[in-house]
Amino acid sequence: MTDTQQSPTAAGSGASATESFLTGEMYQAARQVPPERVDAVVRAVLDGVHTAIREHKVTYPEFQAAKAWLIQVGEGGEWPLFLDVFVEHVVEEVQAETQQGTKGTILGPYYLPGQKRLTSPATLPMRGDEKGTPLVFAGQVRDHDGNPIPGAEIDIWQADADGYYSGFAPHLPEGNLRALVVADDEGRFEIRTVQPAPYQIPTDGPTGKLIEAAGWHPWRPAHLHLIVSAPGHRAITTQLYFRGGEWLDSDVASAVKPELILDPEDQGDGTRRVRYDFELERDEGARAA
Ligand code: MBD
Ligand code: FE
Repeated sequence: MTDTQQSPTAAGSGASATESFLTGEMYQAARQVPPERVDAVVRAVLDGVHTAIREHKVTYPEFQAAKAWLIQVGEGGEWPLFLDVFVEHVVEEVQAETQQGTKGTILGPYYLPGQKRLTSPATLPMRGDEKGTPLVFAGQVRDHDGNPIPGAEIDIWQADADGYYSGFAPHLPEGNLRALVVADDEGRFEIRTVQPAPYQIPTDGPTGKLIEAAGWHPWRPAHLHLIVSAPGHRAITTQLYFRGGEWLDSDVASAVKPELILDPEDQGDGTRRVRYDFELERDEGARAA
């Protein structure tokens, strides 16, 4: 965290994340959930809550504390943050049961569609004095048979070297370290950026307060977010991490997979370079999005 810039508040980034979720296509495109699914799933969730209360002999003061906390999560706009940190990984795990190719992982609360479209080789939009170790991230998008996929798109977003995301931290320029990079005719891409820092859940909001009250830690390991897509193929939402980075073994969002850890090499000039290839599955109408 820098001391010369204003730090984003939990309420500020929470409000932005809530607004972005409610207006985003992921939610708008969600179909009506049939009553039998609502019945089965909500009943199971409530059963789980009832069981926890019985097993732990939850008291009235504890129940009222939980109620106050739930109200605060909504007021602070932290439902996207809380749910993506503590719940989304299991939804992704279930989806992954029917997904081949490159491993996916959670989307998280900080995706913003409609970023600047750049052609590979590309440099992510960044400030003139953007801090952090320069990183070149290159690779190829191929199908299951190893055929290059021309014109694949890499939607990429990341935190900066202080762990903040543009669009959610008011001191950062809009679109900073975000872009949609179009790969070449052979599905190859090369993206210049800087290494992100680990992400810390804001300690001044309800999610941070819960983490503190439970004695957990609020950290995610440093990561790049990606949605890799191509016509006729199933898009993959994933994240890439860095070998040797802190919090890889204890990600608060439980979203690290061993296949998703990069090992960039020093180029001798202060730049690090890494290659990572993506394998997309043919779209068999498996996903409506
Ligand atoms: C993040 O940067 C993130 O990727 C997730 C999943 C949750 C909180 C912050
Ligand atoms: Fe993230």
